[in-house]
Amino acid sequence: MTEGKPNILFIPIDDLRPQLGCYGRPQMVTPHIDRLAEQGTVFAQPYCQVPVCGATRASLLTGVRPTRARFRDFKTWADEDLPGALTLPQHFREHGYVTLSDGKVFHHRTDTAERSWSEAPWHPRSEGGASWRNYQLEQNIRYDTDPQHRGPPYECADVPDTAYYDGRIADRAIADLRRLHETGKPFFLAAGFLKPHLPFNAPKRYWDLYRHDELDLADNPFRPEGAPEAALHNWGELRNYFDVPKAGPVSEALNRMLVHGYYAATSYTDAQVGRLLAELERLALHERTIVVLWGDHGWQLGEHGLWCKHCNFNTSLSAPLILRVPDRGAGARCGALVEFVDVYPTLCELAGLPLPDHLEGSSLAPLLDEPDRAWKKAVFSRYRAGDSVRTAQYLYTQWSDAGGTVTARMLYDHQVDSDENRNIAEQPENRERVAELAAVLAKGWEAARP
Ligand SMILES: [Ca+2]
Repeated sequence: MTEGKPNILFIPIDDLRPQLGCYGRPQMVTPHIDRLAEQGTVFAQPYCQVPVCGATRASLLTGVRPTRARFRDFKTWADEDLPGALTLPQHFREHGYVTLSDGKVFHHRTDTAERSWSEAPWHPRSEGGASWRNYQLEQNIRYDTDPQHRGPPYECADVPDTAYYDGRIADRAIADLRRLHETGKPFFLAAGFLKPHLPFNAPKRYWDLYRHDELDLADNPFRPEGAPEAALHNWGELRNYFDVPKAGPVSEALNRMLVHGYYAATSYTDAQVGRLLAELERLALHERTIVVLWGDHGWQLGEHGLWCKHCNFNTSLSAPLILRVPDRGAGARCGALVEFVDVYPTLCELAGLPLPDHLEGSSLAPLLDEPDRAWKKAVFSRYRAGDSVRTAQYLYTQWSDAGGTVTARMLYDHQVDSDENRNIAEQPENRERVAELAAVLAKGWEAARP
């Protein structure tokens, strides 16, 4: 990397699971993120701390983990749950960086904004106009105004990329890059994209990248054998949409449309990321800019009969994390267990900033040069009353009541059951294994550090 402070290009992508070519999904058309991955380090086993928008973002951006009382749901405000926390962009700002927020970064645009950002955060909706669902087709806009439901969960419209918000977020971030380049000051630019979050609205050209009849649907659309009730939910977020049944499974036709829509929306956002990265290169900023791209949590595309996030299955807890640091780790694939709470200390270390005392993650910088080195023994996620721990072999979750009594458990052996179809927590031969994992959970993240 050239002299001086490196810039940071920080790219959160809403509800993006590792449904990308670079995560071993060859059916996906995601050339731009795949190229970023080839130039950087792909973390193969990244875990979010909590599988829901507001909470995962508050955790990553403050560097602090969720608890039973803190960072619980989609509505989370970092500043309510952890008043005055030194946020990641704030820390950079206090060290001479210009910090800008375009699109969705914190869940609530104004959360910690005064101290985190050099300018008021920008979002396409700052300019007023359409609902956040952003339909383009007349009929869908009309459905969306019905008080009984939202519009449909997807839209295929023959419109330019900038008709939807992500195209405009890319435009804005590109304009900001040019502006920042002129100032010559180090920057932390956050460009948060909104798709593939529901509704899966994307220009038709991205739908056309996939053959509808050949899409792979989840081959385990059933409750895992022996899974407790606590593990499941009624995916209310999707059921809010027009023509989605209020109870029971979706039809095969809708299932296929949803998968198609998720893929199309992912390719659409990939193209916007590509435009932004191309501009970074055109301005020759890529040689001194660290790029970090992350999906804020995983997503169920019908696995276990579930949709959306809000659960403790691996599919909801794991989301992409790609880090490109000039001259380090190009093309590396790191299989270590890592967590989103690690992003804050990583960026500090890479930029030469001091590590604030309150951080609860570990810098990933050592993994850039040595991706196979020994690392965390376990990583931790939680949702509502469910606490999960992932080790090299297992994903174990236990639910407990307010008094701490365990009410349900599930255990999956990823060595033989990576799709998590058989809960083995209650089998007598696993009693000792469950006790060991419960002890790892009880000891917590500090005991599992590298
Ligand atoms: Ca999200």
